[in-house]
Amino acid sequence: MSNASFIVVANRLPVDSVVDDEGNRTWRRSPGGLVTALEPVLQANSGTWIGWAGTAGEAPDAFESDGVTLMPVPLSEQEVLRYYEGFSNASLWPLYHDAVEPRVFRRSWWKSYYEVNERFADICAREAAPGAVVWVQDYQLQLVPGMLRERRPDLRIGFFLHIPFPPVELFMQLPHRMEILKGLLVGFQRPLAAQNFLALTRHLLGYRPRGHYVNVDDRLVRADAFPISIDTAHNEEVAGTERVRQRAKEIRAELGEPETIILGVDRLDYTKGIEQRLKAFRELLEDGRLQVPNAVMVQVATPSRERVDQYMKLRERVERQVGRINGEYGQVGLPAVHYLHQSFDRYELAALYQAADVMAVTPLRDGMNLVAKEYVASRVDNRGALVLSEFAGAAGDLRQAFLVNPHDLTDLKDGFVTAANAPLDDKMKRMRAMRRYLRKHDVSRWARSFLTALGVPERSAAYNPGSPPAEV
Ligand code: GDG
Repeated sequence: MSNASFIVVANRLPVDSVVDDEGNRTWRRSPGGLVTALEPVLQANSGTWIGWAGTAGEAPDAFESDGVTLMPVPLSEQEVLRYYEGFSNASLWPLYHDAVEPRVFRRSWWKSYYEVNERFADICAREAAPGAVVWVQDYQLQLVPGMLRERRPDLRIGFFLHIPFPPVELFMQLPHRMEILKGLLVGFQRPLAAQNFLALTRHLLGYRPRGHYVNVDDRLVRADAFPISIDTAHNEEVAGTERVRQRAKEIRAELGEPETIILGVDRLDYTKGIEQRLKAFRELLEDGRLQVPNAVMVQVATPSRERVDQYMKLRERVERQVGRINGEYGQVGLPAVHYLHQSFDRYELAALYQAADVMAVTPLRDGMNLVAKEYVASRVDNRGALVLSEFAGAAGDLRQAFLVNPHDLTDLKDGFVTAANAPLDDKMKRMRAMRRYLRKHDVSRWARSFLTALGVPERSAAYNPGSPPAEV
């Protein structure tokens, strides 16, 4: 047994392994709120992060990075296919997102999911100090909390699900549903997810939840909402730099100084509603309610899960649709849709946010959606308008956005037009209110509230294990 008193367990490490042509490995810190939120806590406790390094094959040895121990977990090529691309991303992901795409089940995927979860649990059980706090992240590792409790009942275990938790009827489709439910004891993005979970513990396991709590054997388990957020101050800082301001102007000029730039920034994922958004834009051009070159759309679709069948098909459909819109409504040198299947750095993203008059965040279903929050935080000028899906967790926080139902094309189209034509003072009022909210509700507040609920007392900037009132 080792002496790690604070451990984060996540599918991925907070760094990406980069191997050059000569086979030398270097590490690149991956951007993202989770790393920003957890890094100070991990540093203060000399914490450990257990996760996959992103490439198949043997795992490199554990190493230190900025006072945090990073412990890579190996995954074979077959496990990447079955545990990660299969059960995680072709079974669980669609099912948990309201089955907006059909879910696929294969028995060999489940076996691999189980084995990989066991590996994570074994490593964690070996590394954890007596009474350590372990925070497990997301849908890829739902069996880890239960497996860990069997191996190490002394640990204080928290679990956070970053994506939605489905209603009872959908969860019931899942093979091995009992095993998954029993392992999970939990924090969610939204209250409805926590309610779905508690309803299932009653329905499938015969428990009697009361409020946010449920008694399991002799343990009191809490299931509650902890909406995740962003590093607001950092986003504001980047947005306020001269570099970003200049680049935003340049982008507007490169697009031909249109009146209305509609922007989408998403992983290329079917839950994000990109096809519906493009369809709405095409119909608005067809109806003459928007016209090129006064209105253009920029869609950043970051490459994602490129080997999963549904994602390959989605890419084909989206690219065909973009081609069609540009063919019908573009002009020489003036496409209607600027489609970018690429990743950009933080500065370029911030500049795009600042250049956009209308930000389209219209997922069919989304746990939270950090892009919506980043857009708001980046609008240090209080301009711009956010069109936000009611089906994104973020809609519960960003209440002054122009809310739309992306399943209803008419509503989606009206939302874009209303946001584009809203008076400046109305837009500024909304933006100010949302920015105020995000300054207060940032990612460190999210981490703090989860860890406090887990019974980790806050001492100055650091958290140290105390005695637990409940599991989360
Ligand atoms: C899951 C849940 C939940 C995107 N393109 C680029 C880039 N990004 C960054 C964004 C944002 C992040 O990726 C995407 O986060 P989202 O929250 O929007 O979506 P998911 O990836 O689906 O995340 C979601 C989240 O977990 C956290 O709990 O909110 O609901 O599905 O930060 O800015 N970053 C860079 N270049 C890009 O091209 N650097």
